[in-house]
Amino acid sequence: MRGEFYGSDRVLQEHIDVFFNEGSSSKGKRTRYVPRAILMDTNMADLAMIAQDGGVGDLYRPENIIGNDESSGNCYAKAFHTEGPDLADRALETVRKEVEKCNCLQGVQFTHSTSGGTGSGLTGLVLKTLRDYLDKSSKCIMQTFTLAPAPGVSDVVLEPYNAALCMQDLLEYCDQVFLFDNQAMSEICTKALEKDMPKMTDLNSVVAQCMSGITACLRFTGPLNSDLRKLQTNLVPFKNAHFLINGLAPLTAETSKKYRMTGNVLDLAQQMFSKDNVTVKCDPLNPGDQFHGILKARFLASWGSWRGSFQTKEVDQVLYDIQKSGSRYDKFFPDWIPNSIASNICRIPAKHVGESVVFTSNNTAVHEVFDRAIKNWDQIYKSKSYIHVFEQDGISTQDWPHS
Ligand SMILES: Nc1nc2c(ncn2[C@@H]2O[C@H](COP(=O)(O)OP(=O)(O)O)[C@@H](O)[C@H]2O)c(=O)[nH]1
Ligand SMILES: [Mg+2]
Repeated sequence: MRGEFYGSDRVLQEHIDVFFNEGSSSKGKRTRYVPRAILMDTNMADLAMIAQDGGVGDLYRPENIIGNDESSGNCYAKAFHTEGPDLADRALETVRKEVEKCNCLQGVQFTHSTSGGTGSGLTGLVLKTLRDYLDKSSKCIMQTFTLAPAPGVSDVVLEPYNAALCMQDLLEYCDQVFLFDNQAMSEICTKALEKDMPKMTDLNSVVAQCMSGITACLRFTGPLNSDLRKLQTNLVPFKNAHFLINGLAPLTAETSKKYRMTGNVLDLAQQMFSKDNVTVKCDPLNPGDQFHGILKARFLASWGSWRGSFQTKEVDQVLYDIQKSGSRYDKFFPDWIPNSIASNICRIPAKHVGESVVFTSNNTAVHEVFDRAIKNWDQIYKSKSYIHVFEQDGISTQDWPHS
């Protein structure tokens, strides 16, 4: 965790500069690699906790840790309008420096939540700031890994407002939004991985597994390659329809590993389509119900990121069989986008998980996430409660109906 590379496999080190800058390498010591990452918060104490962490603290460049002590008070408006601008300027300057060190900028990735004030407001502002700066010079892809509100109880009262305002920013300034929620990820940890009380770190590992799958092809060479722009072309058939869901496979508890053949393409494919393996609460195989006005779910476009020694032919055949007429999945693929599943294969299996797949899809079932957000908004907005908190920080009453 000190940013040093251990190992003898050249392949692992070949593209290390995709996510790391090379640091100093004093005589007799290993080269240090510094993550090309910026950590931001309106609560410096939280950032200090990371910086002082015995494990990862030493990894990050201190200049790339940007924060103040004002706190967003759980309010989007405070983070976006009051505390954010100064931080966003500092972030822009840091991003500029990092971008200048890249020889082929593909994109910028964000990880954030939408429930609190900082994750929603500060992310919205930084997205907007970067969009203004980057648009002029490049085809940079803005990718976010977004924690959406989970169904059921929430630990933030203002969540309905924060989430709705942030979703507006994600719609306007982003190219790809990968959705997650803590309930879906907790269920993955308890049901599939048999962890009794999943901790935040367990949930974050699920997010990390998705991020790792999606970027594997940038980091390692493989027989079927991809990059963020290919992902963009394939996954977003309509402008603005860029809210994506992820299915992970395999999700197998230690106790049942021995009953499962590793690296079986069909078995992995069956799992990655299952709603139990999706990292946000929605049903990608919802058959619909005309009587209750529930729409049938459809895969508009999808992408499988395979990791392991899979044969291209075998993967293609399984995906073809899934979409062909007569298959039980056929009805979830619209006829007007034929062959809508693209794939990439990376030879290096995922660390800890092994031969695996991350299945990203642009599925219409994602509307369930927005329906929940709208319902929660309507409920709290009806009484106009807490609106003054947002008005204090520059969101006027006229903006509300629009949001
Ligand atoms: N999965 C996951 N969720 C988190 C983590 N930290 C916070 N959350 C959730 O994110 C939401 C907002 O968190 P909070 O820190 O209050 O918001 P902030 O104002 O954006 O800093 C809450 O619903 C938390 O449960 C984390 O490390 N992992
Ligand atoms: Mg926080």
